[in-house]
Amino acid sequence: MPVNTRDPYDPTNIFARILRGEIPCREIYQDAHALAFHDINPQAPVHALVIPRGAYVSLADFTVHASDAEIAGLWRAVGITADLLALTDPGYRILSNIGGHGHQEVPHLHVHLFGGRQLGAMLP
Ligand code: IU
Repeated sequence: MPVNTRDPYDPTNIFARILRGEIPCREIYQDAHALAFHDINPQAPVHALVIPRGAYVSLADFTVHASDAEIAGLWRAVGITADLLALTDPGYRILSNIGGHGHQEVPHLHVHLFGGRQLGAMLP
């Protein structure tokens, strides 16, 4: 499978609309590279999403096609968001669903942060 073919990006997806300010979100943090907000349907006491500003469908797309600055910016924003939510100590979980088998529902890359309680074992 080629890894250098861009996934088609749908600019009408919900997170693209949030990035454009067309739909509100419960913002936690933003900078030049990323936006962090609370998930609308939390699966843990704290459930945040961090998304890049760039038009990337998934982490698979992002890691191949994003610039080093975009990649660094996204992961820095994940760390900052975790700190802002007081997750870093005692700890939390990150997860990013990719494609159909990964059960990705929104086709704009997003990193989930789960925390606020003792999480269980990581099982599929
Ligand atoms: P997934 O990894 O694509 O399956 O996760 C999508 C997440 O986006 C999921 O946790 C939804 O609750 C969340 N979400 C949201 O926060 N705001 C929205 O308007 C929509 C989905 I649609």
